[in-house]
Amino acid sequence: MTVTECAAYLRAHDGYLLLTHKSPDGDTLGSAGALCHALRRLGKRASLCPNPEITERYLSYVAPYLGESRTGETIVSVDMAEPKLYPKGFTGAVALAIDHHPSNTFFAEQTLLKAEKASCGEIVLELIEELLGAPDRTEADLLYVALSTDCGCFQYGNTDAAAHRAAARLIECGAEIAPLNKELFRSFSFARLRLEGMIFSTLHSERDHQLNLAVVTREMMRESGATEDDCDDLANLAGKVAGNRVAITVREEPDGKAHASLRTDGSVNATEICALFGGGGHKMASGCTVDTDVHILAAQLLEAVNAAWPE
Ligand SMILES: [Mn+2]
Repeated sequence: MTVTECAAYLRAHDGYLLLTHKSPDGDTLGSAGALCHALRRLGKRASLCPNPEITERYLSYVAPYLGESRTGETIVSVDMAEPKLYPKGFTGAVALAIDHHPSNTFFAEQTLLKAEKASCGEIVLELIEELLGAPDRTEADLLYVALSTDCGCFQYGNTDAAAHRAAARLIECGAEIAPLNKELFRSFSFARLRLEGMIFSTLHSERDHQLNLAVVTREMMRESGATEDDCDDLANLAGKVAGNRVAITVREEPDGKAHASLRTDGSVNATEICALFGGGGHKMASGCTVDTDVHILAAQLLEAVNAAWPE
């Protein structure tokens, strides 16, 4: 459906239960929060379905909208590509999906899909403009959380002119971007910073810093006091080395298995390397889990990547 059709649908229904996806990120939470706030401004009953995986980082943004019920008259998913991503504990049928993933499986009765958008937040912005003229300050903040997190604070490859235009619109509508940027992109828990310190101090580098390896052990987790909440994006740390082309991160899982993530610039095929260890993924980002010691897997991956290195 189009944005106009979707807005008409939202006006015509009531009793909304909004679904955020499994391992919820800023886009699904910010988009659902803003949509919930806007629906309430329209006089509708709306709340977010409980999602037990919401982390400390995002909880305060969505707390005013979180309900206790996992059912509703009209169930709307936000930023969700397929039913596998339903939040834990939810079973049911989705009436309307609002999404930007090209991989959306059209699992809902109705779908508003704009696959060209960098974030789902931009679609919700258009919906709110259609429904209410403009987002209010609260919605503008929430939509900025959605947009800015999904494009890595306007640094990822999905950042386009439309993303910047949406951000400009949100600033005009009162989004307070300086404190939001600090909170979302420049603040880290003490435990996270200690953990990063340990990871960086044991970083291994080869091939004139083109190949970098980080190892994360359970002992580092214990010593730093880091929890799962502190482990976002650990796989990107090794790639921060100037000149990096291939970054390997091997992490000791709570059960003692070793999980590896491979990030490459495409010169080495990450899928092919990880397939050697029973894993998979994309050409530039893949992973595998092996029941072995982290240092052994790290050495094996270094050997495999070196063997596949383009001369
Ligand atoms: Mn998204």
